[in-house]
Amino acid sequence: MIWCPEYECIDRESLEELQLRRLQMTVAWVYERVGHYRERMEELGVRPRDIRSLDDVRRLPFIDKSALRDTYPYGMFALPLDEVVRIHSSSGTTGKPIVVGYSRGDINTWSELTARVAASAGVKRTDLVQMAFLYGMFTGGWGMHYGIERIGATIIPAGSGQTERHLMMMQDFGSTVLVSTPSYALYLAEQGEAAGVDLRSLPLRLGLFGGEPCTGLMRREIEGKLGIRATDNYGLSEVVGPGVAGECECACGQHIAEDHFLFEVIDPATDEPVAPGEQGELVITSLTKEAFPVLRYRTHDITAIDTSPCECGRTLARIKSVRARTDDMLIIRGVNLFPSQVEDVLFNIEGIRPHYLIVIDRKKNMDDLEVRIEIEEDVFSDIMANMVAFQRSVADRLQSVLGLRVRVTLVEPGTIERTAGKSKHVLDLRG
Ligand code: DLL
Repeated sequence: MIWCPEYECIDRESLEELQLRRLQMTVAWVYERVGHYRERMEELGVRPRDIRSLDDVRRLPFIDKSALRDTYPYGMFALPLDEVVRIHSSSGTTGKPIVVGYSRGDINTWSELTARVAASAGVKRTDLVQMAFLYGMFTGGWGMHYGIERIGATIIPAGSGQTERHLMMMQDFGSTVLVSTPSYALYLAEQGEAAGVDLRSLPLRLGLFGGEPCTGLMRREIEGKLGIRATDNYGLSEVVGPGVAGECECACGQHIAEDHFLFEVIDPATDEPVAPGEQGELVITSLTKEAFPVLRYRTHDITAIDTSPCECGRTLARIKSVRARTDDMLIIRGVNLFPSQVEDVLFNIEGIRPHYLIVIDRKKNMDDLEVRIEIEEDVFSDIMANMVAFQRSVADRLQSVLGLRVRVTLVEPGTIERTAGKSKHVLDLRG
């Protein structure tokens, strides 16, 4: 179902006119109301009236997390607190979190956007949707909740954690849709298996996964073990939360809510736009937000935009699933390494499970790179005799792709820590 055909199937010319109008309004709005934007625009000698075409967005300043940290907690708000009806914050792992606010209008728009994401994934009025995102400061739970309610589906607001209860509800309530991080879906599948529940025979048919990268192997494993179709959706707290982009039933990228956000993809080294369709850092400008608009927010997420027509009928462009961030690049013995490169090698080897941990330490003044990998139970016992050979072959494959010597440790299924939220794949002990 296309939730909002008027905008999701809009022709490009009308879309660009709408985007320009909304961009001009947003720029004027923040120039008047947010000191940080006004100062940065004045430094660059740009005024709201200078924005005459969509390309003029490039005249505006970039912002990133540091601007939001420096103005903590409310310095980037464009409305006074008495017009803000909700606050969320991002899970800052270090230092203060990023605080974002929503007006009543923003909550309404956000619900429309997550309703689009849910509908394009295939959620229907008749569905029973089990929510396993955290309700709280994380935008995942509340964001998707309102969209699903708007569609008219029945929501079970179970929240994250309490895996046994989730499994019980899936069986007793007959949930048809699961909303969670892909890591948690995998964990539910594992726990279900351990408890002897035949998850494939349950009414569950669809999964809406987001909040972290979902690799091909994770998707295959979730689909196989839960007997469902898995879909990916993308968003970030600073921009709105979930609702920014979501996959349709054609599964060929995630449609962007281009009527509400302007997307640029830039080369993070030069800050210049990449060629159409090329990969780079995603930069987002909000076009309709009132309380917490963002101009050229550098997401650090790496993706590419696909403007080719989609069979679903939506005309909105799509992004490729986000697999890596510019800031998750590790430098080990002078070599650049993205965790997604490790995944790409591992997940093409038979018998390896979608759980791994990269551990970096400093030994005798040298960086030491260890990759801990879970392998399938049957493979584990089969290869006891050949353990060393298997280990070496994985290490060789990693070394040939990464250009780095790697210590591979094979661990039993279930050894690597599981989470109800987003999983961590890197433990950097170098301090
Ligand atoms: O994770 C918002 C969200 C919740 C999106 C639920 C979708 C579903 P943050 O906690 O601020 O917000 O984290 C945002 O998570 O910059 C990406 O690096 C990553 N991320 C989010 N969704 C995806 C995805 C929410 N589908 C950060 N694929 C973003 C890959 C994702 N990475």
